Amino acid sequence: MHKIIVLNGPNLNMLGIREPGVYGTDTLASIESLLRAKAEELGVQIECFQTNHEGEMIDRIHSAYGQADGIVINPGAWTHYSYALRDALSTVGLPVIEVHMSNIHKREAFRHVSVVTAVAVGQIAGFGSHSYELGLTALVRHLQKSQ
Ligand code: CA2
Repeated sequence: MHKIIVLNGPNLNMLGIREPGVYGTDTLASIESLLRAKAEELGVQIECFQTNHEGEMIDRIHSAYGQADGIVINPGAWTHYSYALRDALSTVGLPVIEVHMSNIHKREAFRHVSVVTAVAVGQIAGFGSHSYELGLTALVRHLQKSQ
């Protein structure tokens, strides 16, 4: 059974609590519970992790090496500038799907750039909390195709 790590970066613990106009009313806990149900339906195992600390995220990515088959990540604002995060993802060499709740390409100019996409299989943005389910489904399909 494939094992997938679902990672969330800074401030995403505040989902559903602040700024519902931009990010919706679903909390991170409710998104993770939907993802667990989706994972069961897809026949994969998932583990979810959120942190506001870049070094902790990098440590979690390193520990996925040899332990997991792929990563779904919403890197939050790190998306736009963290070469350290990008290097960590690239170093472990696992397939990565980058997800965003908002459509970063129609927001402020600084959000149009992702330093992560180049080391990802692909990016999903703009579907609210459904972006995560799309990301998980895309990763599972990718893993099944490359078996
Ligand atoms: O659209 C996304 O999923 C983002 O990754 C969310 C990040 C943002 O910096 C990216 O540009 C796009 C921000 C996450 C902040 O989450 C909050 C949630 C509730 C209230 C305030 C912030």
